[in-house]
Amino acid sequence: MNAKCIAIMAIGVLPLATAIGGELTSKNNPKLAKVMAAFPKSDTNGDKVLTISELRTFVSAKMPDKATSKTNPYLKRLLKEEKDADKNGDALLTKAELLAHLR
Ligand SMILES: [Ca+2]
Ligand SMILES: [Ca+2]
Repeated sequence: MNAKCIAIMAIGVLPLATAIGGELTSKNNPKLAKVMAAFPKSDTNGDKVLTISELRTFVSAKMPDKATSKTNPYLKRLLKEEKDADKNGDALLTKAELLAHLR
């Protein structure tokens, strides 16, 4: 299952957005809007709208490869909100797992 989700904490709403057929952005997803408010630079093309692919690019570039929910507060919070993001079920969320979750 799963969806494309986002970020840092944005995940749960995605399957819904995907089902409706719209692209998930900060305009239609409150979690993405929150992420954009916290990380304005995640809007890489500066159009004031954060898309999933922008978030993915941002996470990929800015988050240390070794970041996990143990060391990164955002991953920690995300793991709590989106247990599905922990693909291998070891109760640790890694950057790789987040990126896979955002796909
Ligand atoms: Ca944008
Ligand atoms: Ca894991």
